[in-house]
Amino acid sequence: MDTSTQTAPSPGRSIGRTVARAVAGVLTSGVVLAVGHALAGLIDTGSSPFLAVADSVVDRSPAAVREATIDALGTADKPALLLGLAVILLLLGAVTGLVERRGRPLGSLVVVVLGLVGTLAALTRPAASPTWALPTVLGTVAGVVALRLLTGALFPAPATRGGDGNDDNDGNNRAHDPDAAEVPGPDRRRFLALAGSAVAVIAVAGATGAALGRRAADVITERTDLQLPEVLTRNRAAPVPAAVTPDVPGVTPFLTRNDEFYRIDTALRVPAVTSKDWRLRIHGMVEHEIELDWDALLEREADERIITLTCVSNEVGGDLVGTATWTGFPIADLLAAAGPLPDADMLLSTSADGWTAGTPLEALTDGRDALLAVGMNGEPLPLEHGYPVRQVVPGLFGYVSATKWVVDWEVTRFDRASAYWTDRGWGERGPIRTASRIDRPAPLARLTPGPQVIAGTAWAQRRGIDRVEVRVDDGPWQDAALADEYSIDTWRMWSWTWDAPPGLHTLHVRATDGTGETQTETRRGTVPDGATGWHSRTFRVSA
Ligand SMILES: Nc1nc2c(c(=O)[nH]1)N[C@H]1C(S)=C(S)[C@@H](COP(=O)(O)O)O[C@H]1N2
Ligand SMILES: [Mo]
Repeated sequence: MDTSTQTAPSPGRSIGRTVARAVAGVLTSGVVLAVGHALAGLIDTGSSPFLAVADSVVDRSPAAVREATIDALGTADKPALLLGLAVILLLLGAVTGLVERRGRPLGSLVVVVLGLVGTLAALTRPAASPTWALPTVLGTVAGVVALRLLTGALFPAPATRGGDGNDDNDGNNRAHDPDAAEVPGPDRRRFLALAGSAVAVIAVAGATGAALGRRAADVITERTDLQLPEVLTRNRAAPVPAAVTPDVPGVTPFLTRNDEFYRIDTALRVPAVTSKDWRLRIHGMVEHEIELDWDALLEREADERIITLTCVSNEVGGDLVGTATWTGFPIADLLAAAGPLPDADMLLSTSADGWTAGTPLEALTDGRDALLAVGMNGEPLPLEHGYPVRQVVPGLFGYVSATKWVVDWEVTRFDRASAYWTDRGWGERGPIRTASRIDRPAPLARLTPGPQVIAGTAWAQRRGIDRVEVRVDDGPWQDAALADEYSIDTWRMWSWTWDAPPGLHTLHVRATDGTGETQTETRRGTVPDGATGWHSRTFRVSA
C-alpha cells in the first residue's frame, strides 16, 4: 500500500532519515571493530578483527602489489593500509545501515557475512588458536544488536507507532505520525539515545583495547633489550655432545627451539609483566619474609642448566615435552634466604594471573637443578613461556612445578593448601612417569622393504633412561641403540634399524628407567597422574 499520495513526504526529512540510516550503519561497524578490538586485548592483539583482516590483506596480496604500495607510500604503507581499511569498513557499515529494514534484516546479514570473513582472517593467522574467533564473533553479535536497535528506532513498529507497516519507503509513515513536525519525535529521541550509547560503547571499548594493546607492546619492547644475567664459567651447562643425537636424518633435535616448544597454560591472554613491575614475595611458613625485585634477583649468581620439561596431559606418544637450556637462579638458595620452618612441606607458587602450583619442598631443596628461570635457550623467556620469570623443576610435571609469570611464593603444607590442578582432581605430587616415543618414520609412512631406521626419544627425569626396546608385531623385544645420555634430567634419544618385511606392521616401544623399572603395557589416560602404556606406530611396507 502506498500512502505517499495522501501527503507528500518532505524531502528534507527523507534525506535526514537516509543520513540517520547511514550513521546507524557506520556506528554498527564501529561497534563490531571496537568491541572486537577490546576483546582481542584480553586474548591476543592479533585476534582483533581489524588487525587480523589488515594482516591477512598484507599476507595475501601479491608480492608485486605489496612492493608497489611500499614504493608509493614509503614506510607509511602500514598506517596507510590501516586507514584505507578503516574507511572501507566504515563505508561498508554505511551500506549495511542503508539496506537494513525492520522486517528485512539485509544489513544484519551483511554484517554477519563480514563478521565471518573477519573470523576466518583471525583463525588463519599463523599464531591463531581457536579462541581467536571470539573477538570477531562477539563483536559481530554486538554490531547486529546495535543495528537492530537503531533500525527499530528509525522504523517504529506499526503496533506501537500506529504507522502503516510499510517501512520500506522513507517518509511513508509521516501521514500517520503525530510527531511529524519539526519537534523531535520519541523515535528520533530514541535513535539519538541509542546512537549516543553506541558512540559510548565504541569509545570505551576502543580505549580499553588500545590500553591493553599498548601494555602488551611495552612488554615485547622491553624483552628485546632485556639483559640476561652473566653466567660464570663454572655455572655453565655442560656442552651438548654430538652423540646425544642419533646420526639419522629427521630425528627430533635434542634441544627444542623456543618457537617449537610446547605451550600449556590456562591464560586466555598472556600476562603482561615487565621486569620493572616484577616482584616475588616469599612468605608463609618462613623465618623472614622476603620481597625480591628484578635487580635483586640479578645480583645473585646465575646457573645454566639443560632440563626436559613434561606435561601431565601428554598422551602416550604425544609432544607435550621439550628440552631447553634454562638460565636462572637456584630455588633452594632463595628459599634458604627466607628460612622455611621445619614442618613446612610445600611451596605454593602463584602466577601474575592467579594460577597456582604446589611443589614438594623436598624436590626444591634436595640438590636437583630447580631453577627460578629468566632465560630459555639463551634468550629472555618468551612471553608465552613465562616472561620475565618462571620455575623449572626437573622430575616433576609442569602443573605442580613450572609456574610461569611467577610472583608469589607461600611456604606451606600439603594438608593446608592445594593448587589449581590438584583442586581439579589431578595428583598432588606429580612425579614424571617414564615414557618413550617413536618419532620417525612419520605415522602411516610407506616404507620400502629392507633396512629402515626407526628413531625416537624416551624420558624419565631424575631417574634417567637405561634401556629402550622395540617390538615388531607380536615378535620379541629387541634392544634399540641408545644415544649418549646428557643427564638424568633430560630425554634420551634412541634408534633401531629394522629389516622391514613387506606388509602392514605395528611397532611398539618401551623404556626402562635408571631404577630398573620398565614401562607398563597397561593403557591409562592422563588423569590423575600421567598416561601409561606403550607407544606404537603402524607402517605399510611395500616395494
Ligand atoms: N601461570 C601458569 N604457569 C603454568 C601453567 C599455567 O596454566 N599457568 N601451566 C603449567 C603446565 S600444566 C605446564 S606443563 C607448563 C608448561 O610450560 P610451557 O608452556 O613453557 O611449555 O607450565 C606450567 N606453568
Ligand atoms: Mo601440564
